[in-house]
Amino acid sequence: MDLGAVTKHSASHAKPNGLILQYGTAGFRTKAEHLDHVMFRMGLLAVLRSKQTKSTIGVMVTASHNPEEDNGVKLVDPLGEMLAPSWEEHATCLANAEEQDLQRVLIDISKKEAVNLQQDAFIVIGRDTRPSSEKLSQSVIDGVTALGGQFHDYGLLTTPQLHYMVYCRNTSGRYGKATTEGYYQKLSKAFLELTKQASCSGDESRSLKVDCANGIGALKLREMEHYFSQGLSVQLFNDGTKGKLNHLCGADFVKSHQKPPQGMEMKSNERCCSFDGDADRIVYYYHDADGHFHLVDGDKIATLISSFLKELLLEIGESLNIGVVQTAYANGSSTRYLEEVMKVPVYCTKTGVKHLHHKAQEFDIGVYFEANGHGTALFSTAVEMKIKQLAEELEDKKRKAAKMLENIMDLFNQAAGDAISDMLVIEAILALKGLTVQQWDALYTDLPNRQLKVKVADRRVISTTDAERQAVTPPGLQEAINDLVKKYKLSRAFVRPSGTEDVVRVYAEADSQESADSLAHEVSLAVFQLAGGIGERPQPCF
Ligand code: 16G
Ligand code: MG
Repeated sequence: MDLGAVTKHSASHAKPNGLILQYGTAGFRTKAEHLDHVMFRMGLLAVLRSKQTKSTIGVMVTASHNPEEDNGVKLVDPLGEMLAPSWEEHATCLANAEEQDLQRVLIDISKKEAVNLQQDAFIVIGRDTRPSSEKLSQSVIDGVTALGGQFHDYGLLTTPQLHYMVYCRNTSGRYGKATTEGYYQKLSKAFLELTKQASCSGDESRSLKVDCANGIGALKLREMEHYFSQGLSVQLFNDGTKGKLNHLCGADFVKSHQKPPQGMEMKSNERCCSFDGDADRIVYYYHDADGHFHLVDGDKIATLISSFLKELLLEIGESLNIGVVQTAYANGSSTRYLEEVMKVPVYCTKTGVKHLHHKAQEFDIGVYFEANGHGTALFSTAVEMKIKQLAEELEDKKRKAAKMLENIMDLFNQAAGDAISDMLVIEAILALKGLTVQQWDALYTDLPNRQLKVKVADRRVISTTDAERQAVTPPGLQEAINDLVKKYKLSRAFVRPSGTEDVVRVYAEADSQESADSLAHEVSLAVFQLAGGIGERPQPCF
């Protein structure tokens, strides 16, 4: 390790004095102008991780659904997964080291993790469409080369595409070809094979309006469109030619405001969906004949997918275990429907994809979705082989079902939640089952809910347990929430410190929108009083 070279190059990516950043739920995220040194140093860290795992490591430059002025970076582990927790700590240490301590921190990490410094390192890099991303990804490359690593810069990619590339490269091409072309071909082939089986239900139902949040999803969907156009025609909105990234559009906007994005022409009963800024989230929605807006979120996506998978398994006669993984944000109606009607076991984890992904790996088939639309289905390696074998061996109807299962498995991006891949799975299932978006939405009725934010002096005073559903500290807060919840019917509420913003998040649901709004407001007041609220007291805003 040529530490002299690191020090020399680091001088041109100097850390602003006193700036402290944390590797959070999805990597580092802040104003783009504060990130140059972090990018350089994540290039260094990726090289160490690559040497240690003897695998290709990914570095993605994006701030997802956050404002265009922000940016961020996260590392992708060998099987396309999020960076291992012990390395998140190293990332935080390295990002915050003062210039004179940089060498020591690198040596410490190498020793702690028994990194063989003679080993080769290979890094793949992707970035979103933010104006700051190109320069910042160049800083990552400077870091990689300063430590003698080799790299391939994919340039513009969706986050899930970078996960896919990493996964492909570390499984010697077994999963797919590590090119965008390979990604488009793999997904489109599985999609077209699946939809071929759908009884023709007219052109109308095979078209979809997509709000691309003015982000990378637009570019990539446009590139991919002609590969699957026989089975689905997509009409893109907010494609980045005019509007600003994530501004009044995108999956996060639609989910949190529960209204359509700007710039989308919606006719009644038309199926529409929104991606987020790096295309790893998707939510669906429509206007009914009375002009009412209906959101079909991650919970309903998980329900549609797990029901269909269960049906196929029944048809094949295989008793593989399917589990659905959610977070505390999952609508109570969805959990009830899955458990009581679908008879699928449901598990709850902390917020953040890495937690859901980890839990989903415990099942033969693990379907995980956050209510915000981030998720996928994972098939264990043994199950993958079994399904491929059944698709060859079984006869007639059973074989057809096994083949469909195989196609669905190929269509899911098993390295990460992926808006494009999820969209194609959903579209295929709707076509195969002949379901309209209204029929899908009618599987169950969401309980009215409300999310609010509260500003406090230090959000770390709130700690939680039971997958964030119970507050442990500050004293008295959980008791206060319990008392408030008792005042409403079918109600539930919880609070948690955000992992991406300096706020405390409040969630409430109840039997009516008024009750959910009022409960959320009362819980916000309890947080404000008991957890050191700052600024103006929360006002009832509905
Ligand atoms: C990040 C997470 C997302 C989570 C969100 C919660 C990943 C890739 N993304 O965007 O899963 O829902 O943070 O944000 O893990 P919050 O902690 O601010 O509520
Ligand atoms: Mg995202």
